[in-house]
Amino acid sequence: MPLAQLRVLRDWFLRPNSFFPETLSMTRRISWLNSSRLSTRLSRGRVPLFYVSGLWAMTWSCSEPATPGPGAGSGGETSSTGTGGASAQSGGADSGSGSGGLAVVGSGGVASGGSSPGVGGTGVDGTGGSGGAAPSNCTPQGKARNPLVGHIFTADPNAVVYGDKIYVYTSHDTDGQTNFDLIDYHAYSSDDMVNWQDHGVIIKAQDVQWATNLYAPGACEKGGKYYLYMPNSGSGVGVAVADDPGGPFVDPLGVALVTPSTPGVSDVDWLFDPACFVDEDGQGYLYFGGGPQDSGDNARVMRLGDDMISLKDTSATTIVARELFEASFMHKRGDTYYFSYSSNFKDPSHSAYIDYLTSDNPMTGFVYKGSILANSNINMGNNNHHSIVDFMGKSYLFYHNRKLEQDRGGNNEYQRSIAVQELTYNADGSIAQQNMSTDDTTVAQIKCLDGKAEVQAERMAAQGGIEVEGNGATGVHIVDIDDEDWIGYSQVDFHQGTTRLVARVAAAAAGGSIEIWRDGCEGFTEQPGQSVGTCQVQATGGADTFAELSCDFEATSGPHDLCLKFVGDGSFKLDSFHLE
Ligand SMILES: [Ca+2]
Ligand SMILES: [Ca+2]
Repeated sequence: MPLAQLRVLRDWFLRPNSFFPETLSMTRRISWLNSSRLSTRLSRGRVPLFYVSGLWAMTWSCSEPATPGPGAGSGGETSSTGTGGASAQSGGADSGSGSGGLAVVGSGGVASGGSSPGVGGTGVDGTGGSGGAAPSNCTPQGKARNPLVGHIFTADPNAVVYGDKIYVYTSHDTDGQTNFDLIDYHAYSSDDMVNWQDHGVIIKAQDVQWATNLYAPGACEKGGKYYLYMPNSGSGVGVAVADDPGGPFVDPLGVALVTPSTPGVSDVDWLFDPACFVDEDGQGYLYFGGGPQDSGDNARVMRLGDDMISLKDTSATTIVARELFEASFMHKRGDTYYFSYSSNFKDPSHSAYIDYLTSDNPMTGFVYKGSILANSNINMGNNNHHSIVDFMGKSYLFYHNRKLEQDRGGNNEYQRSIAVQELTYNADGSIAQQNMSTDDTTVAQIKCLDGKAEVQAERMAAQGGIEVEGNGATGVHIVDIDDEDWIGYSQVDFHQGTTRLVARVAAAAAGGSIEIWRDGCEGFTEQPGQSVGTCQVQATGGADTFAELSCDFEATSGPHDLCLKFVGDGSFKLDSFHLE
């Protein structure tokens, strides 16, 4: 069955109000679809959907959201100037031999996972489909980088599992800021814990009427919609919604959901740091609040309305959490609710530790249990904010430190960077306290990055010198590419003897090249690997007109760290690539 049809079937099953009750979470829909219960039901005779569910993992992993191409307006406009279009045509025609085959791609973009439509013809035979690759038994050896994101400063990671990926929503510390001037949110996703897709800016404070500074966000899914709860500094909490977990998110209300006039919150010092939690019965909860030491009990919880953008409770319920400063978070394990938070700085030996309480009720009856994460010099002993999530049989703790700033030789406390470590439970359900890792790498890679499927160029393990632009609506691209910049991908599966890199680039003029470094490069791996091929960048018809560039490299099989290393003074953007 063609992948496109499988995706249509999958989307039909996952859409709200179709096959499932609206209250069933996406994760449960997927696990249910994969369950033997489904196979049993289907074997009685309706549709052979067990076939679909059996192929589930494959289609899902091959169906990263298609990156829309550049807007038709911008692409056409550039071409109509004449110079851009002309150079694209000559570039394509002249580059059939050697390393720089080029095919101009239409404004609709290339659907990920499918074979290239071969528009333009040169360099692409139209049969090198990436979606139909046979399953590989690739075993990765990689580890997540610390910090997890290195091209911008990120903080307050809220990790949540949607489908077969972890999404991490973060605050953003702008370069060089000397206060918490947080103006937008970013999101990252991964199915292997090491290569993280950058989804760009998912919402900006300037698009939220009631907010000027977006502090730590909280993310939840319900009924196939994705919600992001967001505070305006410490003065209120609102919500944004998206159809895709990678955004972009929009504010559906135009006002905050929780304000100082909300009953039960008037004595909360800081109305911020929302965490949301959707229980197994579909009921959503919103946790928030913080304040300095000796300022009373500041944590609150309220039940959310069924639409997730209203409040069901008429008054907030107080959670008594000793020395709570900020960073409420809720997760459930078995029948136990874990409310965790950052403590304040009253006890110098316990400053900004992540502590937790447990209860058999999500709103009341909490008992203090101890600490999950100590503070450390790698965080300059400063504030922290965390989240806890289970993924592929392991539990993970996300938090932030100041390692990126320190690695760069700085000591600005307003430049934070997110990190992840494995979290372990004791037999009695208590959490083993741990220290912040000072290592450059932390958790193990779960699976290889499939090089034959279209890989978004910004789905990376590390980088040197590049930046990322765009969002889920415009497409996300690598920009600010200079001589000697690089992007590192951990444990890419080259399958059996792949020999060609096909990359989507946009360049107003020819110039610069992309070197393919097998087994890593300086800055990415302890020992640099070797350059096995080079793509010369050709003009594509405009600085935002993406086209496929292909070039040959030394035949390679199995898992390898991969660097794309940029050489020369060319000016271009990179969207995605795959191996053939
Ligand atoms: Ca650069
Ligand atoms: Ca991209």
